[in-house]
Amino acid sequence: MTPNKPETNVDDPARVAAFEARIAAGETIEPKDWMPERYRRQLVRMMSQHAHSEVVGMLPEGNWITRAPTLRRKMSLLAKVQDEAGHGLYIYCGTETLGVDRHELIQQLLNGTAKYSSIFNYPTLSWADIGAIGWLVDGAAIVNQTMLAKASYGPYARAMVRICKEENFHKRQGFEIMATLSAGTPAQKRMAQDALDRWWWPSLMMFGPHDTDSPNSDELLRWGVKRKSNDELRQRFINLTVAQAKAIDLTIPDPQLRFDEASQNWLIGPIDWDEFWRVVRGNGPCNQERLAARRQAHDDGEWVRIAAAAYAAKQARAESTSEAA
Ligand code: FAQ
Repeated sequence: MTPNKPETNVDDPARVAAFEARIAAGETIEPKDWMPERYRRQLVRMMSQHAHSEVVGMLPEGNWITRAPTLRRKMSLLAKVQDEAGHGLYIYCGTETLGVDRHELIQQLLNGTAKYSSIFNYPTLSWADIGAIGWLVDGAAIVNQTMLAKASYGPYARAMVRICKEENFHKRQGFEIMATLSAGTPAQKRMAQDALDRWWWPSLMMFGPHDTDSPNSDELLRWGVKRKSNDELRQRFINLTVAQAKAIDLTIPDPQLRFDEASQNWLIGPIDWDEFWRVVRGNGPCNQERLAARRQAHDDGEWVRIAAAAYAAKQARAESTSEAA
């Protein structure tokens, strides 16, 4: 692999124009292709935040593996959490094609200077929360990532194709949990409604600030990394999810929710952006707990990294000995 080298990557206007013409023609940009330094940095920013989100996203659900109510639910949840780890790894690999070392990115996560999705800073208080995460959080991720599967950067787009397939299974298992609880005893139904009440608004925040307050969107849309804006994707998710909530007899916790005939959209009340920024800036209900758990997991895994490096060195020695023979 010959990743882009920032120091030689001078953004002269003719090259930028040729690059933008390729994007306009629908071409995919590959790791060895020339790209503006700003494009590279935007991708590293977005992809590393995405990879961190997948990895931190294992924590709220991982807490429930031992408490899943049946063996079938336990197996599904175990597989889902394992998938999220895999997604993080694909995307970290993708960032390495842009010339960054994943250890550097992981250090940024561990020292608290990197962002990851706000949604994973909320607590999972009941089993229904596992249903709500699969249905809403993976549901929102699918809406967002189906578009990213058409992103202009090849390695990221290709990772999204596989990830979306797995997220579909995640969403279904979550929706099934919610449907089962909603059709269960009154206490189970209350549990499902309570989970929807707590996860609805944070799920809408996953799509990021309104377009008017999104400093990165214009550039990302121009360069074909994003294909739809934050608000367009959020609206698509709302339209899909309102119908699904009705189908399982749950109520979206928004007294202002109404169907707009003219646009054929479900319109919502105001999102609490103060809450969003509080969580993004590290002051959500579980930010500290999540980072502490990640740091602990990283420390606990040190022996595995040492063993893997020793094994790789041993393999390399064996290969060089057999080549010499
Ligand atoms: N949380 O200018 P924009 C998943 C930040 S994966 C935290 O609009 P952009 C699977 C943003 O970084 C979930 N920060 O930014 C799963 C920027 O800060 P910066 C993750 C947020 O990049 C399920 C600032 O606000 N998915 O769920 C958030 O154009 C279950 C201004 O915002 C991805 O990462 C937020 N919600 O648009 C796993 C998808 N929103 O960097 C486990 C890829 C915004 O300038 C269990 N990412 N910010 O300091 C994207 O599509 C985009 O990056 C957006 C944000 C849409 C998230």
